[in-house]
Amino acid sequence: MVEKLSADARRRALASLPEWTLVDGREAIVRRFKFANFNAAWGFMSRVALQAERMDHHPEWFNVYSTVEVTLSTHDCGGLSEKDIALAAFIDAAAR
Ligand code: H2B
Repeated sequence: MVEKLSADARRRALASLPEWTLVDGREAIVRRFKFANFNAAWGFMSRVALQAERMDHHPEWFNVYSTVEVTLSTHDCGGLSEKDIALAAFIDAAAR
């Protein structure tokens, strides 16, 4: 079972992910990505999808042409866990 991060661990983790913001009214983080075109956005989504399967941890996301909005939260614990932090770090690298 995945555990929720403590308030302190969450604060420290989010400090390492400056591009992500907390979602209003929900324990989740969100980041919006803008790519050159749909091909680049879909390539990014493919890399993230493969990693999500490896981690058994999946994003909530919304794609319109070259933008992708990614929301991360751990449904199994109803909040943010280490898995969200690890996937967010992977996603940041996959977008570069
Ligand atoms: N992804 C996310 N974001 N949160 C979860 O709690 C979660 C998941 N749980 N992917 C996994 C799958 C779980 O439902 C399966 C059965 O392992």
